[in-house]
Amino acid sequence: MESQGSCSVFDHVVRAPEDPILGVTVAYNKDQSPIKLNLGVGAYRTEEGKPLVLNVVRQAEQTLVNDKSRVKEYLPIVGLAEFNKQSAKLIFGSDSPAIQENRVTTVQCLSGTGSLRVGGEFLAWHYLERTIYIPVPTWGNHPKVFTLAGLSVKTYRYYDPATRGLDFQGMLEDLNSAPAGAIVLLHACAHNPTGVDPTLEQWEQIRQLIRLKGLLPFFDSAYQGFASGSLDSDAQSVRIFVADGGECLVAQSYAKNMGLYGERVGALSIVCKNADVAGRVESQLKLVIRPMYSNPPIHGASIVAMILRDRDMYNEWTIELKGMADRIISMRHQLFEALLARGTPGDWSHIIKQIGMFTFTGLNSEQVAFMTREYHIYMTSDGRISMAGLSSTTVPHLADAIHAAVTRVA
Ligand code: PGU
Repeated sequence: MESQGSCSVFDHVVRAPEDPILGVTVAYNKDQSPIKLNLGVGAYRTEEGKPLVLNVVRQAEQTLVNDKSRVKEYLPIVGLAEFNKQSAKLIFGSDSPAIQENRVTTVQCLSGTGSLRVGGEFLAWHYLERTIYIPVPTWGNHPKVFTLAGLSVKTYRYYDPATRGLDFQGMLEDLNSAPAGAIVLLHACAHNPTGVDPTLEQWEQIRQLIRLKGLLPFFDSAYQGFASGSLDSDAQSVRIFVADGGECLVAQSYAKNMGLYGERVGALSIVCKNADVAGRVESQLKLVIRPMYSNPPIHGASIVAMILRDRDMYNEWTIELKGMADRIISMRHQLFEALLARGTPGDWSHIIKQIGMFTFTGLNSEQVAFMTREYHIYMTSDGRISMAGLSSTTVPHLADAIHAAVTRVA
């Protein structure tokens, strides 16, 4: 039988481009240089440049392994009940009236992405205004997730390159002219890729406008605890919307704040007007999930549930989380100082003003390509740097590269 060279039924398939974010890691892995540096993907690294498994996660895993009563049965379609309960408390607050009134439904999903996708599909099936407004710029996967979920994607102004800050007026104008009922995707904190968040006063104005216009907020919370180091502070945006009694959706990810990237642990919560609606919504979420992946994986959710339920483990987690957030902030200061010391042209104060894992440098795609070619520094072509991938030893190399790019490439 001839197999080589014969026609494939897939001969018409064209090669797809690499993913704009995950493809950066693919390119990095191919680079043989000893000085190569991956600042593309938003994944935390230690001062030694190594991935980090939190101590509290190791401890939880050990306890799970030692507990012979634990089995590998299927979870329910909506996932682990304790995980869902604890996840809702984490984002809405332990004393949240919405939880007490049983008008929140929370379902375990495949990390943040899966939660967004399940929420998007639910809305495409059951919500009348099938348009979602996403900020410009936003995480590159957002438009794809929501389009494939069956929603039509539109944008609102968010970032002003001139000030390297929030285009607050533009945002309000665009939300104001959105059709009544439209869905609005909001980054709960540590906006990706810009690192620019509204102030609490601005959030309050956004809330008033969204409620006045009858828009439906859908929060993406992928970085709770990574913005300020405090889980409660980083949930404020979500909590002011829930406190007004209105409805909203929230996608949570434990990839970053518990370092559980590859375990794919997340949750979708839908806050409804009353318990009856919440129950019916949950019954329909099951119909979205069942044909998609049937039910979610057990291991990561068991780790999270244990850490969130146990007071000592929870406290240890908050300390380790704060440690990660503080290291990132210290990288911001070190990079800023290093550019000052080199006299790099331009104002770099946004490096210390921006929030969360990323700095949106303002470097253009030619400058990024130059830094990759000449300095083996890998980052997304929009000029985003993952500060979590930096360390004290690599800051000088990055500062040299930025200095060269700014002075030599227009
Ligand atoms: N939402 C936002 C705003 C994100 O930045 C990310 C991850 C996610 C959701 C999805 O995270 P999950 O892993 O599904 O929980 N963004 C990172 C990680 C790489 C990627 O693109 O998935 C990033 O570097 O932008």
